[in-house]
Amino acid sequence: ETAILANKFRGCLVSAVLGDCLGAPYEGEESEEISKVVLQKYFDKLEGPYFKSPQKMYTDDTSMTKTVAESLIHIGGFDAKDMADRFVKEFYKDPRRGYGQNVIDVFAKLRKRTTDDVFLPAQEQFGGSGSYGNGGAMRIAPVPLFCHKSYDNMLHVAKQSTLITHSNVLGINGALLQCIAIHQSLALNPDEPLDVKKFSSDLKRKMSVIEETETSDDDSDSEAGNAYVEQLEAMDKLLEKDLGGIPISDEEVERTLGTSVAALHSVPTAIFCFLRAQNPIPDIKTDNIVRRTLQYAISLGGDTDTIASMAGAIAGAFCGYEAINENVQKHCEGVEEAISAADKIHSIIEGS
Ligand code: F2R
Ligand code: MG
Ligand code: MG
Ligand code: MG
Repeated sequence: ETAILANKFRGCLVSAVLGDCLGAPYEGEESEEISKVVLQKYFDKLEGPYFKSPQKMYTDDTSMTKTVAESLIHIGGFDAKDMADRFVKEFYKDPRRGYGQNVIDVFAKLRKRTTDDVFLPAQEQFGGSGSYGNGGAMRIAPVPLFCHKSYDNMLHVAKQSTLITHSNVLGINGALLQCIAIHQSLALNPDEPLDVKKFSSDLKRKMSVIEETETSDDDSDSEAGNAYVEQLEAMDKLLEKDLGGIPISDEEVERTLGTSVAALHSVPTAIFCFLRAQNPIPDIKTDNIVRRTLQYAISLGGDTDTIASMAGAIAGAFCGYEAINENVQKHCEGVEEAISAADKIHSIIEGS
C-alpha cells in the first residue's frame, strides 16, 4: 500500500510538470487557434521513440511548486517565513519563467521587508483586495501529498501557503479546491473506473463548508458567496451532457467554466478536464487518462500551462507514475526534481 502511495506522489508531481512544460508554448492562445490535429501529432511525437531536441522548459508554475515542496521537506512541515524566503530566492535566481507582473511586486516587497509579517505584501495587492489569480492553486500539489493524513491540517497549510502571495478569498478557495481534488485522487484505486458523480459531489460538499466559513468569518465585504460550488454545479451539467452523448464544444467550456488566470475560471476547468478525460474525447486518440487529460486541457486554450499542470496533478495522483509515458518525460525540464521531491515527501511522512 505504501508503494502505491509513493507511485501516486510521483505521478502527481511529474504530471504537474508535464502539463506546465507541454502547455506553456500555447499559453494565451485561443482554443480555435490550436489545431487538434497538430496537438495530437505533438503528443504522438513526444511519446514516440526518443529523439534529441531541446527540452520543453517549465515556467513559474513548476518553479513555485518546487519551492513549496523544498520548504515542506526542509522544515519537515509548514513555515510561512521559510516558504516566503524561498519564493523570493527562487524568483531572483531565475526570474525569466513567465511570472505575472503583479506577483513580482510581492516578491520585491518581501525582499525589502523590515517585519516578520510575510503576509502583508500580498494583502496590499490590487488596492487591498488581494490577488484572485490561480498562482496559489498552480503550486499547491506538494501540500495534499505532505499533509494527506490530516485533512484539517492540509487545508490550514494550503491556505497559509497561498496567503503569501494571494489574499483574495477566490484565490485562496481556488487553491483549497485544487488541493482537495488531488487529495481525493490519492485515495482512489485507478484499477476501478472513477465514479465521476461521487468525485464531484464530494468536492461540492467540502467546498460548501469552506465557502460558508470563509464568508462568515471575513469582515471585508466577501464577494465569494458560493462561487466555487456554483462553478462545480456548472461543471456537473457539462459532464452530464457528455455522459448523455451530447457534444460539448470548447467554446461552451470556455464560456461556462473559463480558461483564464483567475482561479475561479481555471481550477474548476482543470477538474473538469480530469473528469471528462475518464471517457474518450473526440479528436484525442489515446487510451491513457493522464495524456488525455493534458491534451484536452491544452486544447481549450487560455491559461494552458496552468490548467494542464493542475489537471495533470489530479490525474497523476489518480493514475500513478507508472501510467505516464517515459519518452515524453525526457522532453520536459524538471521531471527528475519532481520525482526526487515526491520520494522525499513520501519518506518523511511514512517515516514518522
Ligand atoms: N503570467 C502568466 N502568463 C502571462 C504572462 C506571461 C509572461 N509575460 C511571459 O511569458 O513572459 N502566467 C503565470 O501567471 C498565472 C498565475 O498568476 P498569479 O501568480 O496568480 O499572479 P497574479 O499577478 O497575482 O494574478 C494574475 C492576474 O490576475 C488578475 N487579477 C488577480 N487578482 C485581481 C484583482 N483583485 N483585481 C484585478 N485583477 C486581478 C491580474 O490580471 C493579474 O495579473 C499563471 O497562468 C502562470 O502560468
Ligand atoms: Mg475559444
Ligand atoms: Mg506559467
Ligand atoms: Mg499559466
